[in-house]
Amino acid sequence: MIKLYDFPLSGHAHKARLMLSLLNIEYERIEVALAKGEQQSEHFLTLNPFHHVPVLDDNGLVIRDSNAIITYLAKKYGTEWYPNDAQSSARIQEWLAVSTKEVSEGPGAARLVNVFGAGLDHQAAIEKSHELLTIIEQHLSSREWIAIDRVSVADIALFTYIAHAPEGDVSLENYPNINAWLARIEALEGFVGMPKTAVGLAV
Ligand SMILES: N[C@@H](CCC(=O)N[C@@H](CS)C(=O)NCC(=O)O)C(=O)O
Repeated sequence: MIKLYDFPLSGHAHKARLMLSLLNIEYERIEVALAKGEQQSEHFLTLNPFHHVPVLDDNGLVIRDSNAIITYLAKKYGTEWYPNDAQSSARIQEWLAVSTKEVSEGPGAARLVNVFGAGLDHQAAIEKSHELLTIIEQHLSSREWIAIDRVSVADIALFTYIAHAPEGDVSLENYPNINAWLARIEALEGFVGMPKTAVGLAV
């Protein structure tokens, strides 16, 4: 059976849980106690020397990194989530890249400050978040899904940290197209959310 090394309040890990659930794949969840430093254990470092969750173990094939995991799952278990043609692949890659930079440095970082007490520049993260959200809001003015004409791994890669942006004091109030897009994802069969976190709860 597939195993997922997981932490409930990690947005990166949630992306993997969401993809597994949307694809209706059964798996065993193994919680890694990040606050206790379990990600630095000898065993976990053999799975991921970068000491991050999520890690997926598909019957001995170990895959680290949330985007690698969701694209692997799509290619193996639900190819419509990552169509193979050159244009779709390029469009999806464009947004996977945004998920690792602009989303991480914006809403991801702003939430890290509030929820985990990270010593980052909160104001800069909030400003970067609104720059990103303004671009996505405009992008979604003429389309339903982020990368191609159907839901894809790109939507899943962006969903979690944008949906949870308010936990980092990044308001989504002025972004109607983004709110409609989030609602479309939440309405998908098999959708599972990440627990909402009160400020400071996880510190
Ligand atoms: N590029 C990685 C980043 C994952 C990541 O940053 N995970 C955090 C939790 S959200 C983590 O495990 N942190 C523990 C640590 O840095 O020791 C991915 O997309 O999976």
